[in-house]
Amino acid sequence: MSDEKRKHPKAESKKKQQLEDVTIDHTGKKMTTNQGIRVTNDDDSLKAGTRGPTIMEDFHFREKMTHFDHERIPERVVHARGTAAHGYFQVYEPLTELTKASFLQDPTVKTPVFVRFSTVVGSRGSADTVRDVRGFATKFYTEEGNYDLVANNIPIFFIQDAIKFPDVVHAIKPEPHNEIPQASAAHDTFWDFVVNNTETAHMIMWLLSDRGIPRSFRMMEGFGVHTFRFVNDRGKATFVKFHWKPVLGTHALVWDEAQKLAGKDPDYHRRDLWNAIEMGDYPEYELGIQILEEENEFALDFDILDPTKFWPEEQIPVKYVGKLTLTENVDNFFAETEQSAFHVGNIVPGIDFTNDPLLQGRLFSYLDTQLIRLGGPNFHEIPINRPIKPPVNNQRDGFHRTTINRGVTSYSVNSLQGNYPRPSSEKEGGYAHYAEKVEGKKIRERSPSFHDHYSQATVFWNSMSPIEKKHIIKAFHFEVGNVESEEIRQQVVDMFNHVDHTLAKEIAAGVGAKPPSAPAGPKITASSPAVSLLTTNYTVKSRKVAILLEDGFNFHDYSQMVNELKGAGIHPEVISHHLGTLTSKEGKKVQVDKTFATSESVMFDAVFVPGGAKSVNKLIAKDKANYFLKEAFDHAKTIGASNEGVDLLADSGIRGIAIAGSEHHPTPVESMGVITIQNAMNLSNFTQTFIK
Ligand code: HDD
Repeated sequence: MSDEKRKHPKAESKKKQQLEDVTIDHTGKKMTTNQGIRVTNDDDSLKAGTRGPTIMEDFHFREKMTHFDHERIPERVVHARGTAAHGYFQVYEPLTELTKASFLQDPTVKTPVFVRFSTVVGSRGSADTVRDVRGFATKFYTEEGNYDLVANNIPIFFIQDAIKFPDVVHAIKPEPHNEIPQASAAHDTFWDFVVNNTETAHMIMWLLSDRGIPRSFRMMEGFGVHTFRFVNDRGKATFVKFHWKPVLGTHALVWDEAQKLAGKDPDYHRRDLWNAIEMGDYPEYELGIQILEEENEFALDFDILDPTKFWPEEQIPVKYVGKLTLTENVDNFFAETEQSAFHVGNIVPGIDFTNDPLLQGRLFSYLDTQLIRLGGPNFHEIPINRPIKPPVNNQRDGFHRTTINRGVTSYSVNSLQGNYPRPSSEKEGGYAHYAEKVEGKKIRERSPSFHDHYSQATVFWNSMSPIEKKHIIKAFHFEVGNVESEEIRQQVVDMFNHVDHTLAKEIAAGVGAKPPSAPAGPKITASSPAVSLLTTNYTVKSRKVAILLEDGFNFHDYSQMVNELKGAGIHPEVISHHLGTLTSKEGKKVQVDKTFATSESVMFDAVFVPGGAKSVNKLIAKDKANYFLKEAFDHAKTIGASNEGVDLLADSGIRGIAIAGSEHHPTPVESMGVITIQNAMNLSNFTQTFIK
């Protein structure tokens, strides 16, 4: 995107304007040192003779080298690998009855947001498509200050009390002696933790489901996990759970794709988000809330303070209250994405916490971690973290202070400056904590209402379709199959026998453990269909289709398909053996987007092979296209072929293809996701079936 174009949207919101004010552009400018001295030569250090030693006096060399030596900051202790974008949030209707939060009142107001998506376990340079929980952190720059909704793509968590967070993270991170494996839970220490901490059972079910390998950050849900409170201007509080629902629906990769992508394109999710925004396919998510009146705090069959439990949507429906739209990529990854600092404790009037012991501990951890990661107490002054209203208080000094506070007082109460800055009353917008009555003995003990670790894990299992169940079993075989300790593998089987007997037997069969002889837990038949991905919205908008071409292709087939795809908001890309242009049998030219060397079927959602005998024969002659198609078929992708293109499918040994209309009968035929047509001039029925 040109710099001119970039500048324009930045000025659209107060936050963008604030960032624009500190954004610099070197185009057309002369180089200087950091002290502003013009530089004469940036290629040679100052030496005593052309072949002599470098001289200490070379301030330009020393400054350049020192800056470089200090260019890294610690990566996030968890969620190190991430990517982010700017956008805005708009509420559909005033939520005045529920909350006084100003950004949830006026549907005409676009609140600027910055959203960072992440994996949890891997280092900064790890692959995007590993099996993991995904972070979905949103900073709303509201008129009342920053509100951060620091969410994940799974509605529950591994543990119930924050004091165990260092334990679960130590267990899942690479093992301490050899730092293996990277970005993976498939190793002994993690599963040792699981079997010794059975509160993890429910989260493991979600992590090993298709949710653990999303197709795109644009196609995954987000969940605030904890029960929060909304508080209205009369002081009435209501319990809420927060959801982000992607407008494109929730979709996953298959495991083989995820693993291959991790090697073929480790930046797959990052690139997908970046490209979608550059192409104007702005990712959208609806904000959903589940509401529970205070008097119903104990009405559910689990404790709403337990973060290992979700509120079934069938029991408490999700109300859609607004939309988040991501419209702009960052100008600079380090300055914006890497330096962004989220904190569950960044909250605005109208939203409040509950006593969930995981949430309570998070309230400490996020501020604390930024102090070390961003090097001191002034990280709120880093442009991406600044609220749109300047902070006003007596906090002063510290590393890298950029604000110049005028005046002699930095304390209150003072009389030298009329006791400014002064606090505000609640009426004036001051944050007042919800006056919940709390009373109790100091005690280090888990509430008995948190003791059930299995029921909802079973509900989740019961809610899965047969194919989702199969994926979970295979995920257990991979994850637990990588555990060296036989004893731990057996303990996993025994633990998950409490979730489901069949599941435990299936796990045992793949990991060399003894199957349990009888079910361990009570029989639970309840389910929550909403947690299955098969109940999600489906749209093909913004998906990617590979078109396999060589010289001599049928331009008619090609152009009909491309036009229809583009009309449906789908992005076709031409793949061939070399870059440059291809010529159709009619003499028309088409640009190649990628080659078989730079792309793989795992990077696409579907494949189309147009007719044209010469083109198809060339594709057949070189093996790459066969492999491309076979792999797409194995990953259950839609494959289409028209006219001679069908010969390539037959040559690729794709099982079960129905060869359509071999006797001049141009009707599309679909079998196992493979759509073919032959002897056809007009492909409109075919293209529509393919898109559907
Ligand atoms: Fe956390 C980062 C989400 C539990 C401590 N967390 C972090 C990020 C997300 C979450 C999305 C990345 C933010 C970014 O993009 O910069 N974390 C969650 C959710 C949790 C959760 C949804 C459970 C409901 N986290 C959790 C606990 C603790 C932490 C229980 C500690 C008591 N989380 C952190 C942290 C991180 C973090 C150490 C690392 C980097 C950072 O904060 O800025 O403070």
